[in-house]
Amino acid sequence: MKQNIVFATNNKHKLDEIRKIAGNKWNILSLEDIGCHDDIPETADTLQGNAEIKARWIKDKYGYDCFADDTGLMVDALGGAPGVYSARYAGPGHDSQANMALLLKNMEGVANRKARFVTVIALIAGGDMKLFEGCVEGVITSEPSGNEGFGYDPIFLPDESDVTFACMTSDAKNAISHRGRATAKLLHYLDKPTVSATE
Ligand code: ITT
Repeated sequence: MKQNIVFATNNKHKLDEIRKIAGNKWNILSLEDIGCHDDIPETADTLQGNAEIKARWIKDKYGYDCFADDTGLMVDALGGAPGVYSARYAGPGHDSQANMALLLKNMEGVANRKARFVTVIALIAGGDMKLFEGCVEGVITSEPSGNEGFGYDPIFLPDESDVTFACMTSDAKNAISHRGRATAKLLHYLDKPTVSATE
């Protein structure tokens, strides 16, 4: 029988990706599934801190074992920006078009286009907090390309590919992405017979 675990995200794209990676073994519940419509404040200045805040919020307020994902795009030439502030790079709100436009503007004429996506997943299960990290290296393109994926995917070209994340199927992205790699570590940990996620 499938075990339930809550994914503490309001981002439907993240939920879709992780449900695909998790396959048949885990039933990944959304915040909507548990009746949570909170806008969880992300006040930390690290990915780890924000992932922990989101997971702790759900455990403390709703009682569910859960995991949360905080992701950032780190661009070398911008000193690691937008980084932990990736969701709000162009101002409050989650406007991916505005975020990408600002990033491309700030990268105009910049030769060093190296960047990486980093995901930190915080899991609360069986009373413990565990962290899992995934990273993918790549470059920022000079213009957007592709309609798949979400967020900064149209301007991120992974080193392992000839096309941006937004030109890939979700399976192809998951196979090499920051989230795919962090989630593989999470699932490996959850697969251990001693771990069980409980409400
Ligand atoms: P939750 O906090 O509810 O999980 P969020 O969208 O606010 O959702 P983050 O704070 O982790 O999540 O998002 C950071 C930003 O990075 C946000 O603008 C996303 O669109 C973007 N992002 C996250 N994962 C991405 C991915 O796999 N590809 C492209 N952009 C991504």
